[in-house]
Amino acid sequence: MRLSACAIALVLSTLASQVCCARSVVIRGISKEDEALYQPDANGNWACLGHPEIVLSLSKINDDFCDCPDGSDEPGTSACPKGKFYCLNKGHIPGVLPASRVNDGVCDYDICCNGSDEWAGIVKCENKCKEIAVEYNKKQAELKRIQVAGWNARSKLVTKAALQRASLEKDIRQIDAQLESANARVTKATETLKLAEVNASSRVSKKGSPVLERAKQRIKEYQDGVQILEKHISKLEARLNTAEDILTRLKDEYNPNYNDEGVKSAVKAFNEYRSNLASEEDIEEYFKLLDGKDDEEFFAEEAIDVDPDVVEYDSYLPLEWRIWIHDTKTQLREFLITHGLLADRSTHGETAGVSQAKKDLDHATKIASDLEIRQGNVLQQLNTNYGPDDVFRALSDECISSESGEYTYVLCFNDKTEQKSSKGGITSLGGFDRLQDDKLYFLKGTKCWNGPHRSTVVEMQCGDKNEILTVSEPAMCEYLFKIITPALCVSPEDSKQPAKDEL
Ligand code: MAN
Repeated sequence: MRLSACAIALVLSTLASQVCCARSVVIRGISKEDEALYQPDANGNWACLGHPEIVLSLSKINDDFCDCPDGSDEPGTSACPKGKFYCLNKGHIPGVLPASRVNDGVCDYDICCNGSDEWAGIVKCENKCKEIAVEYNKKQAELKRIQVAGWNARSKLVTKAALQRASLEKDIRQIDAQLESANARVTKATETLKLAEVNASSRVSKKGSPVLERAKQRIKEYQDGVQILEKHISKLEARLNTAEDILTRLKDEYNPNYNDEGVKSAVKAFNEYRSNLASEEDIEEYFKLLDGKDDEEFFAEEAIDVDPDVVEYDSYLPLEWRIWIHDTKTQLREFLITHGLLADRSTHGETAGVSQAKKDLDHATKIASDLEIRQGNVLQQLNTNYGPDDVFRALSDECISSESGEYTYVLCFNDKTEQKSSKGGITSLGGFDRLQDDKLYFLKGTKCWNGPHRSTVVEMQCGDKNEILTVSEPAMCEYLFKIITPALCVSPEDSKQPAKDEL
């Protein structure tokens, strides 16, 4: 350890001061307030500040040899690694320098504007506190101006953000109400469609199938023909009866004693005719059969075999049952269609009522789903973290840019970051992801060649306007924007006051 002439001088001066004025020790490198900590005890000893068990003679202070592990015995030299040198900096703000920089041949004006850190004379450090303080105070005044302007600008942003939030909340109330009635319309349209489908299937039942209708018509024609034949037969029967009466009289009243061959053969033929009458009874039986048959009854019975759909059993059931039956039939039909067991004829032969009900339902469903999408977007907007007082919400439509070499970098708050090449083309550096710890994060930009998707971190500090200060690319395709924005300003009352001009 070197012991400079000046250090020796310091020790001597310390000792001298002990001799002459035991109660007012002046020790290099400590503040006036800390002087009390360096008072000797009754025996002229002193204990390390952080280690009271280590008791030293006062002469060991600033003797350029480190005795205290916390460096408290060497505040004015560079002997202790942990030592701290206090600069009074009269006229400016006091500073505390790491002891290692004491007497290192460098004027540490950033901390010791009075040059007191270089007391050994290795280098001459003039006291520059006056001019440094002027400069510092100028900067502080500018900072203060920025703080005030930034805070005022921020207040405007907060007002704007509150209006935006209120407008979104109004939107969500309206959408909620609209969605409620839209959903009610969907429910109603669904019921209307079901009813229309149920009615349509009932109508099919009443009408029957086209084939059956044609069969009915044809049978009716046959029945009409049979009726005409029946009338004709009746007339012929009447004439036959008359002829039979005549012949019966002839048979009963002719005189067999007259040898009239014509009459004899007529009576013989009539007797033969009478003996053949049994076959006519069959025909009568047939007509009897037809007469007793009811057509509607006949077709109803037939219909059961033709198609269960045409049976009108459901028209006797309560509406809910009819709907249930319809739904069950629909589900079964869908199942059969899905499994290829039934041809899909759902769109064929649809009634106008069903088509209209379907259109109405589609329309109502579209309105409801559009509203749901809008509701989702507005809710997402409302629930996004835009920082204290919602302040960043007000910057949503704000973009700022900065040129750097070949590129112009663009930041659109809450939206995206971009890299525009002067040769043309825009590369996305990310979409807005979040605000976290006073930083904005933009992710999933254009994929980097053979690398990750581009992303951006935006570091912010208070400013009186929105401005990009620097853009860098610390790692390939990972961008760092440093910006100022009023959004990050705090109330001037809450922030530290600049140093007072003590000159
Ligand atoms: C472009 C720019 C650069 C990026 C490279 C990666 O040149 O987007 O910022 O580093 O692509 O290939």
